Amino acid sequence: MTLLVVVPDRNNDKLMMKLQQLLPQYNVVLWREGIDCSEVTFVLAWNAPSYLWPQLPKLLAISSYGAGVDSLLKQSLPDVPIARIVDPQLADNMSDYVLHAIGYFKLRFSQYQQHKTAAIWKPRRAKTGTHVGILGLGNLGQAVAKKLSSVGFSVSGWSRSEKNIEGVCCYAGAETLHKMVSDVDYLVCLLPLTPQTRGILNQTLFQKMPIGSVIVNVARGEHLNETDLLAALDDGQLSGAALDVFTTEPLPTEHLFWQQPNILLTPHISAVTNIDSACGQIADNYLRIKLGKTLCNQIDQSLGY
Ligand code: NDP
Ligand code: OXD
Repeated sequence: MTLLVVVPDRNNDKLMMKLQQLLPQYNVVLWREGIDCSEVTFVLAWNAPSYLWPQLPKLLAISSYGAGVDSLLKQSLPDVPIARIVDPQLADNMSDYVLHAIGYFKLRFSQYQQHKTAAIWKPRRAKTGTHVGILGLGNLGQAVAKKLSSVGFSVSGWSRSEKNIEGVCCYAGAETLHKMVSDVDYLVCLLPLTPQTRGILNQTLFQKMPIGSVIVNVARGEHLNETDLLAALDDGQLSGAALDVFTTEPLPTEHLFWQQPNILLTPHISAVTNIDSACGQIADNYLRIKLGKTLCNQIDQSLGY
């Protein structure tokens, strides 16, 4: 019953130590090229190589080492259940990020950053708009909605199924999307990446939003049509964008986004998996599978999230 950790290209010392502490009598192994995988029953994966999956004859379950599962589901996986990380700490971090990203544009810090390079002293009042739309009302979207609403923003949200969330004006289903975005000042994307949501932040959507609104993409780079964003910033349809995720990561040095003054750009850090809280969930799921129970936070593979 081996738990195989496949989180390449980073230092996994703390992760391995923590998992081994939580599962002292079990075999927790760090993946490397050429390792024997014949006894592996559970894989913890983030950016695992696709050639790994056919080498696991005894695999019973997979856990993503993040909240998203899109990169896993792109691969040809064995037919086993998949879990993901659902963590209040992650949701807190995401809420803080979104609040500050909105504040950056609301308080015009974006303009003052540009003024600073030319020593321009030009005080202006903060923007007055306080309506935030959130695409995706799941674990993270709901936490962000609550945080924003608690500090006085007026919040609308959009999901696949109907929701009733106190203080949030809820919309559901594809046919309500354009109505939901029609009077937002800020639009936050917290959707999972699926065939239905890929490219959802595009010119058609931007044109339905008020002139001068701002987008915040903290979900996946492929939600955004990058060319459409540059055009919308250029012609003033949008006045800014906060982007934490990109189609290609790391963002290539020659990418036009680096030079855009009205793009706030961060390197996929809005909600980084917390080793301590994540390991508890992973160890728990490993034991659940060992006992023949269902996984906690199991995704619905037919929906893609
Ligand atoms: P959840 O699965 O909890 O929530 C997803 C939400 O999106 C649900 O409300 C769901 O609707 C809605 N949704 C899915 N498909 C559609 C659709 N076609 N139309 C309308 N609504 C839809 O995910 P999380 O909140 O935990 O995470 C969201 C995403 O955030 C992750 O998938 C990941 O990509 C990204 N992320 C980014 C991080 C970062 O550091 N930048 C960190 C962590 C996550 P319903 O409720 O009806 O099912
Ligand atoms: C995640 C992420 O999905 O970090 O957890 O993007």
